[in-house]
Amino acid sequence: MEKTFLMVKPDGVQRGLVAEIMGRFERRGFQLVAAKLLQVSQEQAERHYEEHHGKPFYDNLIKFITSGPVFAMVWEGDDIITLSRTMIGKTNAAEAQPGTIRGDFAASTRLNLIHGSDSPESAEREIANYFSPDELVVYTKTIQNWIYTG
Ligand code: IDP
Repeated sequence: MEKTFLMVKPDGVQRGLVAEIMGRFERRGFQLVAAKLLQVSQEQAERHYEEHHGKPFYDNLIKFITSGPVFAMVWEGDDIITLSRTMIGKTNAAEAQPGTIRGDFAASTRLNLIHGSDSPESAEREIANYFSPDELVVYTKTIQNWIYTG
């Protein structure tokens, strides 16, 4: 099973959209592995958005992601990275389709409610940036047989 790191950003927490967003992944059939509300530190933010360092939107992005609590999660499922990115929607607000999280709730390219890993390598790095290994819970849900096989 593939793992991904998903994070409701400060705008999503302030707007009361944590349960709505979590619910979408839960209803899709993915399995929750870890979750917590936390304040992103300056160091965590810089590690998280390392690839964007030097871009015109970088400083505002760091300010935004450290501006209030976020809800950090680890989820797992078959091909979850691709599937969850589709559920999240495009980065550019004008391109985010209705039916996606951003297309249904976000009207800004920066304040776009949710982060989702874009590759297995990013997922591993991002999970380690917010969770210690003992926070990831291993368990079996028998309903998985009704989601992936049959
Ligand atoms: P993603 O979150 O859809 O993977 P990335 O390109 O990795 O998008 O960008 C990281 C975050 O930086 C975005 O989610 C958004 O909050 C912010 N961002 C990206 N591009 C812009 C921009 O052109 N203006 C303002 N903020 C941006």
